[in-house]
Amino acid sequence: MADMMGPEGKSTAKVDSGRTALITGITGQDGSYLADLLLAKGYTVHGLVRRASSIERSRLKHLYSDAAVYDRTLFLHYADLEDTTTIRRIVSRLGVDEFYHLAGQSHVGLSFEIPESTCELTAMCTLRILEILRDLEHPPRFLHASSREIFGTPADSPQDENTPVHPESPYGCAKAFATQMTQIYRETHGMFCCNTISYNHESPRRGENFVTRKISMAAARISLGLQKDLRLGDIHASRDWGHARDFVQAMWLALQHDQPGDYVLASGESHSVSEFLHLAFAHVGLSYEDYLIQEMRYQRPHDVDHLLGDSSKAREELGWRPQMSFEELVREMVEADLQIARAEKGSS
Ligand code: NDP
Ligand code: GDR
Repeated sequence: MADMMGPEGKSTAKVDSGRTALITGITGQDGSYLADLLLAKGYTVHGLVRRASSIERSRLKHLYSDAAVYDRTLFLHYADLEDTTTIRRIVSRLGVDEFYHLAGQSHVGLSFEIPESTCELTAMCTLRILEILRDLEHPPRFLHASSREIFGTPADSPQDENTPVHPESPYGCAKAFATQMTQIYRETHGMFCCNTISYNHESPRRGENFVTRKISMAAARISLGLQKDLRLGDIHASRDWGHARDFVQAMWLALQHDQPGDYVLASGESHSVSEFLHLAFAHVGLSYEDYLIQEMRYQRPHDVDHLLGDSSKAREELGWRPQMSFEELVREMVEADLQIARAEKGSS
């Protein structure tokens, strides 16, 4: 596959006269769905991508293999989050209307092992982006992808925008810093800055080391004889799980509102990891108990047990209506992984 940018990573195309957006983390789960959404709405979309040894950006493949889209309405630019000067240059040159900041180290469990880079990328790099935007004559509307991990283990359930911030992981702490900085730039510098405080959202594009995707892949692969067992940590914790496509819709709605604000995004239902396991394996006619091996290495030094969000504000102010149920989400993920597994089996 050819690289997506010209020499020195410079895109040669011109910016369209319609609305323009820049997405950090465009190669991630949410970034790719957000790119789909904005392109469908007629935006010109710019994405920041970091240099990696492989240029297989699988979540964007459908977009950059489309000649009507790639380098016409979708442009990719090289910049690691730590390349402050490069980001400043790109942002100043493009003059985008909306800036969606989604990039970061997004694995809570791993943040206990790599707290320094987690905080550098998630906390400090967000502050630096806010500083870049503050210097612009016309700063774009800014969205920070915050997380319910900023609440830690709250005393009250469900949680909303007024729940006290009390993170319990390096990831949660870094997100709390970035969330509060976003609020400070809104309140002190009068910038249009929003936080979406999201509960877990999943999809067939979910990273392979998050629990839902580990499960959907295992169910599919075990049912086709491609895998023998599934190794997980604690399966008793509950999460408020939604679909990523629904969540990026709310991110867009937040930037269309007449006032900037913070919004909890949640399905409003909590389900345990074991319920997800049960549904996923039942979908392929199996019982997860026959294949599950629990391993200490997937247990966290600290884990949050039961999560439930109250997204009334997003529903009332933004008119947000998530479309997909928990059962539909599990089914879609297992079906997508069955397709991948069948292709693998067919080619072996
Ligand atoms: P992913 O892990 O799928 O995507 C993370 C993105 O960040 C990828 O595009 C990744 O690039 C990019 N990135 C990571 N490090 C750097 C870096 N140093 N420089 C440039 N880019 C970098 O996460 P999601 O899409 O699931 O989540 C998006 C955001 O929302 C994250 O900030 C996450 O913490 C937050 N969030 C997610 C929730 C969820 O349930 N999904 C819930 C709450 C918050 P690459 O592809 O090269 O690795
Ligand atoms: P979470 O999601 O930590 O809530 O963060 P994850 O899927 O990693 O864990 C959910 C629950 O499953 C348990 N678990 C395992 N988790 C993983 N990853 N791997 C395992 O093998 C495993 N076994 C059991 C975990 O302990 C936990 O209880 C997600 C991320 O998207 C964050 O970026 C986001 O901010 C929060 O959701 C809201």
